[in-house]
Amino acid sequence: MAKGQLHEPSPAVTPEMVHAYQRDGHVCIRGLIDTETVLNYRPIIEEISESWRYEKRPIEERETYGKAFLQVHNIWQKSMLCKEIVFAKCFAHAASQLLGVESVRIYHDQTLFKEPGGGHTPWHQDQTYWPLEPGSTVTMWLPLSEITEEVGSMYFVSGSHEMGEFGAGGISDSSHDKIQKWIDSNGHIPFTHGAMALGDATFHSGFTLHSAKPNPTLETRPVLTVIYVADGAEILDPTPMQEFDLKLWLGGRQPGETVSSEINPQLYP
Ligand SMILES: O=C(O)CCC(=O)C(=O)O
Repeated sequence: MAKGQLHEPSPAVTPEMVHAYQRDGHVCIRGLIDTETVLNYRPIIEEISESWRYEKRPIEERETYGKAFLQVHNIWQKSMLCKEIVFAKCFAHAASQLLGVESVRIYHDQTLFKEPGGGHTPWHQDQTYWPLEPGSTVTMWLPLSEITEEVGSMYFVSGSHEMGEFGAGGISDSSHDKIQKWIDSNGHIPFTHGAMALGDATFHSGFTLHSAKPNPTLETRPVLTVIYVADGAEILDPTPMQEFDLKLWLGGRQPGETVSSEINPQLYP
């Protein structure tokens, strides 16, 4: 795909995928963009992630969440090239189709780099942190290198997006244990889309239960995520855990208002 096509809807998004996402709360869109495009942007994303990294402790000294990945937020505000890929219409179009809405905004982006020897990503729900209407968010998870079977992509509990808040708390050993016990006692079998090629992306809904395995390899697993919110979604009264996000990612908008600040621009159409 030439660079210009990053800003056009991708033919890879089909009605079957939209149906699968709405039924399961997750989907993998293979070939959303081409390999070359990912490779073009990878160096700048890696550079920004490294230069803005705030976690300096050696991995052995970190708690479970800190071992799961290095995280840098809103790279679109840190580099024009990063803004170009994060704001790509091809991704935002996919998000709008999956959410079943005409228009989406960005909530925020983040890079999630699971280091060599990085630990598992504990079971959690993203929307525990977000004071936003249920069903109004979708996260794109775009690997910046091939995901082999050995590293693996995320695990999801299909259908869990319909449950709303699980009540497991923030991402931690405790959320992992509570959700894992619930999965075992209810006979759920977590689903993974497995290995992923460059240009493939998964999308999951705000309340979908998800986790990821450790990285046993000598290579970092670099991922870019972009969180989209339906245009017109209302900001809810925050729980204590959501106060931080209300202050940071909504540009001063308040509960009862819609997501509409200048740091949440409309990305599609
Ligand atoms: O990349 C990971 O290991 C976890 C990603 C995740 O939890 C998310 O994108 O919501």
